[in-house]
Amino acid sequence: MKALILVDIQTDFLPGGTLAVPDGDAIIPVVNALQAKFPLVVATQDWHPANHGSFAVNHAGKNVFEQIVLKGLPQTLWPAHCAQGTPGAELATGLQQERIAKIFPKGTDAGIDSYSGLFDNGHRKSTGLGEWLKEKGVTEVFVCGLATDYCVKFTALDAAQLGFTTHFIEDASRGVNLQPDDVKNAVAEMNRAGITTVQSADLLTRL
Ligand code: VGL
Ligand code: ZN
Repeated sequence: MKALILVDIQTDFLPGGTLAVPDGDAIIPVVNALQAKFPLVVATQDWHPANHGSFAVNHAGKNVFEQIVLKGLPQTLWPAHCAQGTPGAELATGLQQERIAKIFPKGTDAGIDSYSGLFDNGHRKSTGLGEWLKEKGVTEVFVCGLATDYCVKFTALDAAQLGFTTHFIEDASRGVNLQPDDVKNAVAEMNRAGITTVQSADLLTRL
């Protein structure tokens, strides 16, 4: 069975949000159209406590986008975003939610970030998403959302590593591009890991 994984399509990642992904809102109609093509739709939700170690504001004297070491792991510092219970953490208002079977929160531990929707950045704890997909009989996943060069990429890489046939839906995703080639490099890295790049139009006509 095929599943559609919607990664972090949340208000703070849309234009006007605290960690806005350029053009991030353009994916919403695309994602809404895609949902009807899948028997199973699942979403991840970046869901940080206010004291999260990825927030620059929680490190005296540090600036956003600086690199630090957080409990032994490299960490980019971000503007505070997707703080639990805030409007910015909600799934985007334009996103159709009736067909989302389950939402998996991630990044809930203040001491470690979780770009992937499947594991934290140290690969120590599972979010339960991989196990849940396997229980449902899913063998093939289509990953899209925000942001291509962080959470979408790491979700797709982990899914592939768990043995799912994995696809990245390019036009249903947007990236941050802190460095100008980050999105391009992320797509190349996914492709090297056996993840195929697909476009929504192929799925809308084929599936
Ligand atoms: C993300 C940076 C920090 C993402 C989440 O969803 O790609 N990026 N937290
Ligand atoms: Zn985050």
